[in-house]
Amino acid sequence: TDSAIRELEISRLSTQEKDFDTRLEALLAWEGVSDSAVQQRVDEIIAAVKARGDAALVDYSNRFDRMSVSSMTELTLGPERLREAFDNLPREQRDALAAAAERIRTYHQRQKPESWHYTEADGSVLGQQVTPLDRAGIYVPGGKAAYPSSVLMNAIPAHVAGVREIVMVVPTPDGVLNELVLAAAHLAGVDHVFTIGGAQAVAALAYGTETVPRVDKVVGPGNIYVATAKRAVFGQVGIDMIAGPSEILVVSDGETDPEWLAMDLFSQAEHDEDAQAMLVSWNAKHLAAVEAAMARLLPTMEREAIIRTSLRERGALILCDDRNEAVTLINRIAPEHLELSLEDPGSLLPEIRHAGAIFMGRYTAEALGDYCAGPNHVLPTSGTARFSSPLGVYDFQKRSSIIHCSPEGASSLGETASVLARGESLTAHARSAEYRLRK
Ligand code: HSO
Ligand code: ZN
Repeated sequence: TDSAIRELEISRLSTQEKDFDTRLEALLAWEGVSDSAVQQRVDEIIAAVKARGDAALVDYSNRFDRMSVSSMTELTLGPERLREAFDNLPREQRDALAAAAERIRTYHQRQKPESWHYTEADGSVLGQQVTPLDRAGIYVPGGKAAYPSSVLMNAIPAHVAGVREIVMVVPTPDGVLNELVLAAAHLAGVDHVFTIGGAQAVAALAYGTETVPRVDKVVGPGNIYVATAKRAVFGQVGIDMIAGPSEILVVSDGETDPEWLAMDLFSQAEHDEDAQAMLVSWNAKHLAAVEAAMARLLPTMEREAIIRTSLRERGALILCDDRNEAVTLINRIAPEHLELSLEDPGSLLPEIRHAGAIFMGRYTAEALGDYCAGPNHVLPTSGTARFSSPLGVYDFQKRSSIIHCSPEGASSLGETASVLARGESLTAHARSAEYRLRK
């Protein structure tokens, strides 16, 4: 009804308006983490964990997570405990989790890059050897942000990559464990779980303590303290991206059921107040129909308040001229999730240059990708799809260059190297190459 429609607060934009660019930029703007007070607290916590190891972790857990433990043993869960969590799940959840894990594994197995080499005419061999990291650390947030699906998405690529040891940290405020998270860890091949969180957990992973093994890379989402700590330990260890709020951009040709699209937009908006849900169409009547569906469905949503705030602050319904203009908008926004709710999404695909994940056609709800389609749901946010990619097997591997010279190869390369070395006045380089010239 009309009165319900008026209640929906969301930005309504048209590419025809004079101030379209300014309004769009304002909606897209997102400030990353940088808060000097937080920074200082995090630096102190990292210093304490470096200096006092386990004792600092025990203190912080008692203080911040209201635990009452006296040693890291009480904050450690072994593989048996993870298996038990899995075995004790209700049948339906166990099967769904296992089905999702299986599909995610199958997809990521395709990503495994091969080592390669080639042999030159003189017998020299050049190549690249791919090796997994020794240890990866996965941060899993506690409380309302703990997603078992994210445990699968972070740990399975590491496991497929061949990482030898996967360490997971998850805070348990008031000592409450999330059994689904533990069950997911079991399925994904996590080796150790420590029930610690915050900047102290990131520091423990980066520097190691008596109990927590030092890892080579820390991945996974977290609050501002976790993000700031990841920034701070970068260099000591590798990190994944620092994720911003979740986003979806839906492009519709006007033929998809408005209720389906309304719910697709809600599915991102319900993540948090800062999440961004946008719809683009060149069909004005359809935009109005989706808007009406949103207004009608909103009161039925369990997370109505979060969705309303997200739509009011960062949501948008955008009217554009045609398909071409939609493509321009997509590439400019570089969305984390792009839903192409079109009759023939394939025809648009070659023109899309920036998007974290592309959901093709009316049936491909983003939610399916969040849980079980197979591709990763850890994706570049806030326009970073311009230069980065979904989390994958390659994030848990590195490459070594291989050079194996034959005597002939060393001789011909030696001539070139010697000239360049003398040009740089590096005589030891030159002579090292010249020793190997064929007499
Ligand atoms: N859409 C989220 C992932 C997620 N959704 C987890 C549900 N659970 C970020 O891509
Ligand atoms: Zn989601």
